[in-house]
Amino acid sequence: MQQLADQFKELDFKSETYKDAYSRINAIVIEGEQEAHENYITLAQLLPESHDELIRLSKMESRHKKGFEACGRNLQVTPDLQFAKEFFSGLHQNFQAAAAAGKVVTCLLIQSLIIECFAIAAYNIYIPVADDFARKITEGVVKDEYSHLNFGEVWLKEHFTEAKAELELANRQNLPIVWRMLNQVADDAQTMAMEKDALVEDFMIQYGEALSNIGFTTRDIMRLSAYGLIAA
Ligand code: PL3
Ligand code: FE2
Ligand code: FE2
Repeated sequence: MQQLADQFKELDFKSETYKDAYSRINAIVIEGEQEAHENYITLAQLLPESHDELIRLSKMESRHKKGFEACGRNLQVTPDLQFAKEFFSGLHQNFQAAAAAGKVVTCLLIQSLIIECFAIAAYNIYIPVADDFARKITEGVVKDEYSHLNFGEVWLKEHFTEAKAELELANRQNLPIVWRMLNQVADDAQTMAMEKDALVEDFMIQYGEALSNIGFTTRDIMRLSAYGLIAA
């Protein structure tokens, strides 16, 4: 804790070290918001009964993207968008394949559970160590992300019986990708005073709670979480 406090005091948002890390993390967040925007448009096509609501969510995602672009400009950082595209390619490909096959349950697991929980964990850990400008933006964004997570939870809870087997498979295919992504950002996150352990913990809490709200038992959740660690 003291170590964290010391590190926080020393954070220099204008240093080359901070800005270098920010060029990748900021790009990841911009790309993540862009992916989310596109994914909700695709989901709107797959779920005509929720079309208007999903289009509303997709518009919120483009606003988030604009907000984070402003955060980068504010620190005079150029986001490394090429890096970010590669960072998201695993989840991107799996979402595209699921959408093409009409697998709406898998699409919802990837976007509304995994990506939203990843975003919520990252933003929660970032807020206390962000610069003032980015903190205000991120505080507004994270509130929206909880409502996006809620959309997925409610839909999947209503269709739990039919969705259960597909959710288990999609979890097994996509959770290992999240761990790889986390490992890839760990060093840059550390430079920005965000601890990898804290990110993992917050992600698992959000994701576990979501699975519980949908209808999985504690025993199921343990098993689903462990799958993520092994099968790649
Ligand atoms: C969903 O609405 C948006 C998806 C964004 C995904 C963000 C993942 C971020 C992981 C990087 C960890 C450090 C975050 C720093 C926050 C600015
Ligand atoms: Fe978002
Ligand atoms: Fe979102």
